[in-house]
Amino acid sequence: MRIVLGTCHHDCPDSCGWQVSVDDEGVATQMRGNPDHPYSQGELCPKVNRFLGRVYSPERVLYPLRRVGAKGEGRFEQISWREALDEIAQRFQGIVAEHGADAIVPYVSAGNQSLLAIMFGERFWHHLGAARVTGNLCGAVAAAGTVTALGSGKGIDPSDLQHSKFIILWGTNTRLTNRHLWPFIEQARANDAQVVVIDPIRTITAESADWFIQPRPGTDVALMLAMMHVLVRDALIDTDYVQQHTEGFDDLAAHVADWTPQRAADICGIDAADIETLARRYAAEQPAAIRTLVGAEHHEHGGMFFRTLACLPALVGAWRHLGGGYARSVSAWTNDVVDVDALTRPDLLAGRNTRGVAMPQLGRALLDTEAPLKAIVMIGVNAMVSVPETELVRQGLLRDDLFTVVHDQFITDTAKYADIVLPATTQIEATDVVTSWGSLHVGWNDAAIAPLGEAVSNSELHRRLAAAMGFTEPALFDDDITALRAALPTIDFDALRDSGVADVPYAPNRLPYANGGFATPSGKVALRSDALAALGFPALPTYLAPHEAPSAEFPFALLTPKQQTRFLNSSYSQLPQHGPLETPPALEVCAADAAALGLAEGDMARVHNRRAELRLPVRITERVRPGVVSVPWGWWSHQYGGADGTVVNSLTSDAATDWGGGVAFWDTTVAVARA
Ligand SMILES: Nc1nc2c(c(=O)[nH]1)N[C@H]1C(S)=C(S)[C@@H](COP(=O)(O)OP(=O)(O)OC[C@H]3O[C@@H](n4cnc5c(=O)[nH]c(N)nc54)[C@H](O)[C@@H]3O)O[C@H]1N2
Ligand SMILES: Nc1nc2c(c(=O)[nH]1)N[C@H]1C(S)=C(S)[C@@H](COP(=O)(O)OP(=O)(O)OC[C@H]3O[C@@H](n4cnc5c(=O)[nH]c(N)nc54)[C@H](O)[C@@H]3O)O[C@H]1N2
Ligand code: SF4
Ligand SMILES: [Mo]
Repeated sequence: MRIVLGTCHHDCPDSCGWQVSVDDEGVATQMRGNPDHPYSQGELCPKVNRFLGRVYSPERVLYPLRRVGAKGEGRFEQISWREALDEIAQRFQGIVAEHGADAIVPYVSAGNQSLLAIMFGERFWHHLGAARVTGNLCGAVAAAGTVTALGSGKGIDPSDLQHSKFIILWGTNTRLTNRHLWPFIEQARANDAQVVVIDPIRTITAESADWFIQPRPGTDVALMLAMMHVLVRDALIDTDYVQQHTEGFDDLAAHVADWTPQRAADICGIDAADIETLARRYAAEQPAAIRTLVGAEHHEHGGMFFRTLACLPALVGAWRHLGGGYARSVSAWTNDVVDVDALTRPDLLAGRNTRGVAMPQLGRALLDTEAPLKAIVMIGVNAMVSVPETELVRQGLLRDDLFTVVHDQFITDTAKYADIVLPATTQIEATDVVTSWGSLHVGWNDAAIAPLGEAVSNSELHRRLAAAMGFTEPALFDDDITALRAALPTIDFDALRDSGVADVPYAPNRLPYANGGFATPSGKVALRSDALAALGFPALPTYLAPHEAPSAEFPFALLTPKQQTRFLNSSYSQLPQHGPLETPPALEVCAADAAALGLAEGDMARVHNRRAELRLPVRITERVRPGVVSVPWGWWSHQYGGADGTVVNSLTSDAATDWGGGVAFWDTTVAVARA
């Protein structure tokens, strides 16, 4: 019996440390949280507590497969790696000769967010000269908005919320999506801190808050501007801090003069008195922290949300105090210890300027007839569940002349459309390093067991592709340890391997901006951003309504968030210890709207817009307000009971965000009727 240390690979901020017990036959018999991990402290979660059920699932893909049925049917025959690689190389070489290498696109998401899993493969794609994906389904907008105000993504260490007195969880569902932060928040509450949740849905986090504010979706910027109005009007500004460490304050003050609480209240659908109270308490109850993560970026004006939010702490001088400021992803700190170029080797592009494919608009890219993509390789992504306007994605994947390769652990809704499916290892079958976006740590992950069947890790996949293509560039064949050492030049690699975790350096005294020093060109918070104005955006924080807003034809705003404690994105609904133990998907609607629609609990509703329709049972709930309906995301097509390939994202908008290259999933409108 051996105990092997590892780190969770999921696209989750917590990056928990784990211990795998392996018996003498090399079988993993138990997996539990590593009690010595400084952040997760021995706890995993309801998803990963059952991870061995995933590893040893009879549904695992363990051998290369070739499609025998029609695309989407999901019928495959087993083939050898040799046959699979020969076929891929032959198809790629034909495409390169006829259409150029950038008719091939690698479509890689964070199904495994470990360093090698997500980045080593770029060496191969760079060398090939393939198309490159731009933008992202997740995080890019929140990062870009934050950078506009602060000059970098660096905020405070979220674990310092333990020292806060006033905590605003703004558009983040901490107890579900970031559960290991919750104990730090509870610690603050034990010292009389108050927790406010601002969310259009009464989430499980909202249920646990001291105060819950429920604006209409996409209206938060109006609320922020009205808070600024109250701060200026009532002289609650930290004038010293503002004078020294911000630029554009006078312009901002003039700009918010007509943003009265009543004006914002009408837009947000909340009480003006609540806005007054929120602003006053935010100024008075220091240290005050704003915690946000990703969710609120999924709006057309998502960049503006994060840019405006990141301006607030400077106005009240919250950055001065331990436990005060703005806490989002810690990736910008972690990036200081990762040499991304050493890992991805952009020099292998040799100066070529390859075609970009916008990640969120995959369907449109696949259906583009001007310069058609001829092959797509999907790695760590279940696009048929996760990408908006899914029917367009499906139409694209049905194209006869598109060669599709999927590398995954299961026959997902996406893999059903593949010409070749290749078997992927799980995290306990491969060695890697995981950087965290939720805590200031880097986690080691040792392969605990040998790969099952003929599964290979993402890095091994790309070494095999390189060999099959006849490439000889040595960097394409680096072994995992060599590549990891190069990627982490300042980390004591052997200590990391021994202890399973390394610290990421943080700010002196744990106060990143007590004395200013922002990463903008002026070193100050850009309350007014001339750089943004030069790109055609408003120089000052500005409330804008989305193009797709509730109308007479489609009167409801549809939210489709993560909701199940046993799911991580699209990854678990099909497994017996996960999907069947959750409440099946339903349409959540408030009692007043249900009555007006003549719908009772359990009735079947038809939810539709110009993109698609779903039929779902009605659940009457106080979680949503009038005019807003919600359907949980993460289930697969057959679980929504829709037509083949229809999921909740078949309804969602693929409109681009203002900046950051994200997508407005949550500016979707629908009509609801009795089915
Ligand atoms: N409506 C709606 N849509 C959304 C969202 C939402 O909230 N609502 N959230 C968005 C967000 S934030 C995100 S991040 C995306 C996530 O969407 P996806 O990236 O599709 O989600 P995951 O389920 O994390 O991972 C995808 C796949 O990676 C596979 N995988 C795991 N480990 C490995 C590995 O080591 N190698 C390989 N090759 N595959 C592996 C899993 O089996 C899984 O099928 O969805 C987005 N879509
Ligand atoms: N259990 C579990 N944990 C997860 C995941 C999972 O699938 N399951 N996924 C992981 C991933 S990939 C990510 S990106 C993170 C995301 O972590 P979070 O950002 O915390 O989560 P989301 O649910 O995407 O969005 C948070 C909240 O934003 C709200 N929201 C939507 N529109 C608005 C708005 O206009 N204003 C405001 N104020 N709020 C709004 C939604 O109602 C939702 O409750 O979670 C990670 N952790
Ligand atoms: S999914 Fe998140 S909470 Fe669960 S074990 Fe992995 S990192 Fe921890
Ligand atoms: Mo995400």
